[in-house]
Amino acid sequence: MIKGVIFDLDGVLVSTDELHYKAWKRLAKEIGISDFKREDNEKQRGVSRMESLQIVLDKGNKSYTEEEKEEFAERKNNYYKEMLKELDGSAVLPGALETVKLLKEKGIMTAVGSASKNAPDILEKIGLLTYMDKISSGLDTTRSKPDPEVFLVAADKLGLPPQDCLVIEDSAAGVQAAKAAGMKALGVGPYYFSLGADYEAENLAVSINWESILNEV
Ligand code: G16
Ligand code: MG
Repeated sequence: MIKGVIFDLDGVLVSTDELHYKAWKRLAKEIGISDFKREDNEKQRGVSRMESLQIVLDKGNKSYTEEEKEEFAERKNNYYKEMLKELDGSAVLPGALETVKLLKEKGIMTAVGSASKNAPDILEKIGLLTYMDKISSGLDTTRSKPDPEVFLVAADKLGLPPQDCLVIEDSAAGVQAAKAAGMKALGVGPYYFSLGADYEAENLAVSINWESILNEV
């Protein structure tokens, strides 16, 4: 039986990829990389900050010291945080708030499992922080999805064994991470693109058979 649901943040509860894209694009321009595009940003989904930076730097042909890389990542994060100031409840993805409320009414524990170090701040801004029992973020982890670390930390914080947890994810790496953690996964996204999850839904606004998902052993 499922006793806890762990939500991925970006792409499941909120969409911040456009803001990440703008911030990386600005940094890329400043350091002389002019062809950083939306396709490159797609590869940054769910990927840690330093690995995302590497995707940007791979578009150029210069090598940098660790110190320079740290400065680039911090500069991008400052641009990103500046844009996060505008974020509010209108950024919550369709069906996300209703799903969290429904699960809480059913007595299910809720957590967030996100690579983002800004996760607590984002949840607060979009009004979802109070609905989450625990948060596992880039502040608690060192390894990126598909490594299961972020979800195992979430289950541990909830005090639940992995098999009692369901992960909701929008990325293939995230679904792999959930499976590697020994958890069930619900993949959200367009039907033409299967994530290989146990259950799939186009988004959280469609009708989902929660009774059967939560009670399956
Ligand atoms: C999110 C985004 C990634 C970003 C990562 C780290 O992952 O999808 O693009 O690189 O967080 O973000 P930050 O720089 O804020 O620490 P997730 O796991 O929420 O989908
Ligand atoms: Mg995601």
